[in-house]
Amino acid sequence: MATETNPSTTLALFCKVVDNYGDIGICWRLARQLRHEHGIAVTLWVDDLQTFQRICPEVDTAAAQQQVAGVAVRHWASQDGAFAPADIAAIVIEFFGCDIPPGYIAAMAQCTPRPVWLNLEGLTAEEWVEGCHTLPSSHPRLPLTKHFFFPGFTAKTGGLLRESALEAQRIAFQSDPAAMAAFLARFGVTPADMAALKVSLFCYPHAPVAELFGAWAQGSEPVLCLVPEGVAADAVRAFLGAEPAAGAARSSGALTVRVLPLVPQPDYDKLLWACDLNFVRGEDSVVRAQWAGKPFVWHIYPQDENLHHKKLGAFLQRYSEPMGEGRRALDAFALRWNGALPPGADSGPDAAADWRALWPALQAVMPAAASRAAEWRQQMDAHGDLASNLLRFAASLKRAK
Ligand code: TRH
Repeated sequence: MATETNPSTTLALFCKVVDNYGDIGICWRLARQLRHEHGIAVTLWVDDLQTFQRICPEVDTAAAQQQVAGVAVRHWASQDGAFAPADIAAIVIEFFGCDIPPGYIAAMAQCTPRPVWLNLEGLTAEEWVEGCHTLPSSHPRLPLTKHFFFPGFTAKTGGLLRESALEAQRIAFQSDPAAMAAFLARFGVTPADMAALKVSLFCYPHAPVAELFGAWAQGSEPVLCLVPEGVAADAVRAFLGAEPAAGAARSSGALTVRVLPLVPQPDYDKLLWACDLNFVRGEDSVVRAQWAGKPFVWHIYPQDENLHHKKLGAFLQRYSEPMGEGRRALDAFALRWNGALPPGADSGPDAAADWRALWPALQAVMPAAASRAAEWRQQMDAHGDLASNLLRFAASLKRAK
């Protein structure tokens, strides 16, 4: 693994935090990996240091410039500012079409050779991505070409973010029950709790959490639900009968809910590895759940006109189709979790009753879901990792200049 910075390779990554943690979560993960595994001098430009600090406590929210884990972090406070060619990185990445400062783009056009300019796009399993991955787009006025780079689930996309040591770390952690128990004990999990089905819960506020809590509480198997502070706050508050602050817990029937603090990214992986079933959301935690190789349920980021239902359908088509009969229960659960109906199904008049049926159906296919999760992880692994794929593509563009 490279640890020294190679000053001849510089990279600037621009991240606008639109909402939530996913944008900075993905960019921070990518920045660290480029620095630590590829020795690249990375500058991460980010507009929202507060959100960044929630998942990376070392971040100083008052600093215009700082070094964090070997990455130069710059507060991207405005679109103004003049830049010289010497300020421009050899590889410039804008995350998700964020508009990088016009002064920076103007200086890019003055560089010789001109930098490689990539737009790192959002994650979707839809087929059109393969046709758009690596497409060029010429700047309307300046002699610059930007290329689109799409993460994805097939060999014809950029793949998924995965650190090279991740798999070894996961195996070491999961083969050490004492380490797992000690990790969970930090959040108040007791030895008695450990016998329950351990579930992590990360979702958007509109997920039907209250209904699922009801099904879990009345279910046949003890469930321990670990939920980060601020997630599903209304349903968690109602279940606890108290403010859902980190450390709060309550049991009712077969269900125990424990509220966790929001943990740094490496600990979030450990949480996924330690649980038997993970509810994840957005674009980054869903990928981490896939590397965890455990059954998971995805709460997809909502979009206008229910576009996200199409994206979820495209993912389920790839993911659960090989599960045969087990697919029905997994898909029905995932679709209903996202407010969509499985094909041919009617919404029952009583949502709570629906969840009391959906949950045992999912429970019954958990062994099949677990083996599918392990198989999928290997399938995704075969596509390489996004950071290496991106650098390979950048090198090919450099050679072509
Ligand atoms: O926060 P998100 O909802 O982010 C979303 C998506 O990325 C979506 O596609 C994007 O368009 C939207 O924001 C604006 O969910 P996501 O992507 O899972 O990101 C959460 C990040 O927070 C991820 O990097 C994991 C991290 N995390 C921690 O580090 N600690 C924690 O305790 C938790 C719960 C999450």
